[in-house]
Amino acid sequence: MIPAEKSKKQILLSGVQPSGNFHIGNYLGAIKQWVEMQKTHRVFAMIADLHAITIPQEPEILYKNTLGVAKLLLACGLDPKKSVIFVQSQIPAHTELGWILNTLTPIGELERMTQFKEKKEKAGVLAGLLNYPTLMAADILLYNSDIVPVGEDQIQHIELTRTLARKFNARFGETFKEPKEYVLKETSRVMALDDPTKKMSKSSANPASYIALLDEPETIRKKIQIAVTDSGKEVAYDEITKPAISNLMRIYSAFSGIGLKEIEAKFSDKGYGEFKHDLADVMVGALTPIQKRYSALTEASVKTVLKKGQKAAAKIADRTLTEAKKKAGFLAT
Ligand code: ATP
Ligand code: LTN
Repeated sequence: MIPAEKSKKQILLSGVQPSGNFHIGNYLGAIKQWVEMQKTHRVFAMIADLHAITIPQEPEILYKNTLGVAKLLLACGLDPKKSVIFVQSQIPAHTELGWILNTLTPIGELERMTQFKEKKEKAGVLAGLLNYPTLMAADILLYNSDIVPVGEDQIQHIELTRTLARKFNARFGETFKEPKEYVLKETSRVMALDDPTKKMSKSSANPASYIALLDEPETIRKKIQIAVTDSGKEVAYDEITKPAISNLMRIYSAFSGIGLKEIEAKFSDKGYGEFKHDLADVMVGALTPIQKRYSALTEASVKTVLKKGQKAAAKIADRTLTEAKKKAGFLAT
């Protein structure tokens, strides 16, 4: 196995799709961790545009969203001096290794993936949607990633990545490192504001079900105000009997750093109304600086960052792919 870089730091890779409106679930479940872990890890932050097209995308919108997500990653605190921020489709090694991994993956394993089963209902059965996890495995394995921070919905794909790494290594010799998922329990599944049994999702038809990172303060306040609550009026944490309030409490905790018990104590003699009012304040306080940084970034500066990221990512990805192809018996020139 080739060490990805001279640095002794553990390698973190993760990805987000440039689709739709980024929401606080994406932020708390994934991006916030990447930003925090820049101190201790070598971070590869990837914009997964090839994954996004497994659901048909309008070209102009895909283009705009790709730049928009890059801008958001920077606004959320990813530092291009420390981390590699890049666009998946700009590194051909991803699709090439993805293809090789497809030839090691039984169709049955892909058909069993929860995300495939859920999404195929909406989109019709596209081959790209079925093969989505093998491309994701390639993303991860190319960089010898140690750790992959994701929301709960992606764990299954990382399990498959480990299986594929083992399979390839057993068949062709030690090549890939087996990665681990990193899932923060409290924020791995931020639930929809209109229905605490559903995951907060960009693709929801109801914008009031999520708080977008770029929502105006007034919109945030309104959405929190109309968010569903549970029967009773106590601000108490109970995932079974109070799923809606518990979801809002986890969001409060993640944005404020205050523990769930402390939140209960703080609102022990107050009702849902006051809690929601404070929650909106906490969120506006956390999101306003991100929004300010977002507005200050120019398209040209974002493109410069992505170009630098492409160069750094390609160097590592190409090296790993070359080694894998050599082991698998492909002719080198
Ligand atoms: P969505 O369902 O909102 O369309 P996605 O998972 O398809 O989201 P991505 O942009 O690729 O889209 O997700 C980026 C990251 O955000 C992933 O790690 C994913 O697990 C995480 N994530 C998405 N939704 C949530 C959520 N509701 N709670 C926690 N993490 C989430
Ligand atoms: N499938 C992920 C996005 C994604 C990813 C990755 C995450 C693509 N490649 C590699 C972690 C590692 C999603 O839809 N959230």
